[in-house]
Amino acid sequence: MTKSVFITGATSGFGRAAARRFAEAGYSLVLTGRRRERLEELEQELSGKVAVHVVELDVRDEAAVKKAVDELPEAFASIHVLLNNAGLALAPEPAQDVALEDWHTMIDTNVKGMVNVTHALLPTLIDIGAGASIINIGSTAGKWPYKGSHVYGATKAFVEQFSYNLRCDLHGTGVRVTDIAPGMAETEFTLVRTKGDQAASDQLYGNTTPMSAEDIAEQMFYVATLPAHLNINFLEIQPVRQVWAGMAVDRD
Ligand code: NDP
Ligand code: 8X3
Repeated sequence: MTKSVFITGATSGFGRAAARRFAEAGYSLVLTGRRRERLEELEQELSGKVAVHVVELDVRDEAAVKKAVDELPEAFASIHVLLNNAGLALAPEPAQDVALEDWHTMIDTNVKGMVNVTHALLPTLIDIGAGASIINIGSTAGKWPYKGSHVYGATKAFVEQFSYNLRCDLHGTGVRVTDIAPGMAETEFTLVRTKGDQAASDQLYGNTTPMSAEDIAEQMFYVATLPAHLNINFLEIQPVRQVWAGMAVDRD
């Protein structure tokens, strides 16, 4: 049976680029996200090449996630790769100015959404065994603190530790687990984080060379298609023109 990849957040950015990359290699695609029209556009684009199954899905909805997995058509049941990519940052302002709801949304999506999908697909991935991969999208923000990262960075630290711990539990099953932690990449990420401020997004990515969604999709594909006896635990990747923030000093 053709290998399938299950992608969360396939309507934009890394997830959409990954759909195209895996389609190039002949994988069947299970594409999920909340924006149905985007899913349908991608289905139309790629279904001439490979089999495509789209599911309008909010990863925060535990019951809907379980239903989507339980109702996977037979032709898509052979999930070799789970790309836990859906996620977002909100509220770039300091913690003390943030609406609590925005923190909850990040935790519900980046943490609970990821575990919802992982939990639902674990039996399938374990059935596949050797060569199956879970790829969780973390972030440099999960390791390196900066102002305005507060709960976002903390959710990505969760992604890293969850990935390592999951790997321990899956030891012996053949299923691999990787945290890919990108730095700055130009997608709709900043537009979402700023609630639609295109100028802020243009400014962040302007006059420098950010990574592209395709750069990250290539890493996802690389990790998923390594020989079955290899596991990359953590893959941190940045544009050459980005480094860490310096120490900050409060002065009189
Ligand atoms: P985009 O905003 O371009 O894409 C985010 C994707 O996540 C969309 O497809 C969106 O789909 C989906 N998504 C968001 N919330 C939900 C939800 N509740 N249920 C289902 N899908 C959801 O950003 P990126 O491609 O950049 O982000 C992808 C991942 O990469 C995120 O986890 C992000 O944190 C991470 N990341 C991004 C970096 C960057 O610089 N761009 C760097 C490091 C990590 P829809 O709205 O249709 O539901
Ligand atoms: C996104 C990377 O540097 O914008 O996860 O926090 S950064």
